[in-house]
Amino acid sequence: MQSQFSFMLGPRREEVAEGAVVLRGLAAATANELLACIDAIAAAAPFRQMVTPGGHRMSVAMTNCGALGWITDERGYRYVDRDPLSARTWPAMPASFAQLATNAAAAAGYAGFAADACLVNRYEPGSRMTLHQDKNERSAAWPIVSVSLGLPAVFLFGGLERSDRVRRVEVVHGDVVVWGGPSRFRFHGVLPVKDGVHPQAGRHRFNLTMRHAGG
Ligand code: MD3
Ligand code: FE
Repeated sequence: MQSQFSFMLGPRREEVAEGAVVLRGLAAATANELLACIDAIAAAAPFRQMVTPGGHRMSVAMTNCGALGWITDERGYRYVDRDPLSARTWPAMPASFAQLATNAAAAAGYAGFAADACLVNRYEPGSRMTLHQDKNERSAAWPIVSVSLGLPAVFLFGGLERSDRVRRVEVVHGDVVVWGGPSRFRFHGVLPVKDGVHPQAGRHRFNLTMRHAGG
């Protein structure tokens, strides 16, 4: 039986599909540093609930760091180099984020990954993300590195068509997932976050998605 004290184990590698690798606990040792960076990013570029082109307000609050940031509004989904709330560039990507992204990608078989964008998602109990594909990045050659912090969640992990059957992958504080190669355009989402209190993150789940979005 698996110990409940998963943070005491070293990182474990689980290949959930070709090109999709779960690195259990890879971010556990640096999680407090990552959370402090999220606070600093949010002080400069506040979390906000964006509106989809279809007019729906997202239940997840978002901000960004790095050279490019992902936004959605009535005009569509895209990457921009400035925060539309302030007209200033996004906060710089912290070295701890960039290093974790490069290390995780290398561990999953993608050497030389350099993230230029990090979307920071903040969930509260009940927040969810419906099934979608990430297709706004300029090149599909690079993977996406996802880091989970705070309350646990269940990823929905589908196929290349929306109607394909979905698998569920539970992710907890410190887990990192790398999605690339033949899994890069899989449909995915997040089930509504269950209520709870995390010792470091309170009633929140945070997800960092590190991406290579530009040229
Ligand atoms: C599967 N975020 O911001 S990353 C997103 O937990 C997003 O906030 C989720 O999806 C979150 O776009 C989960 C999980 C993920 C990311 C990229 C993928 C799963 C993926 C690309 C291909 C397949
Ligand atoms: Fe996504």
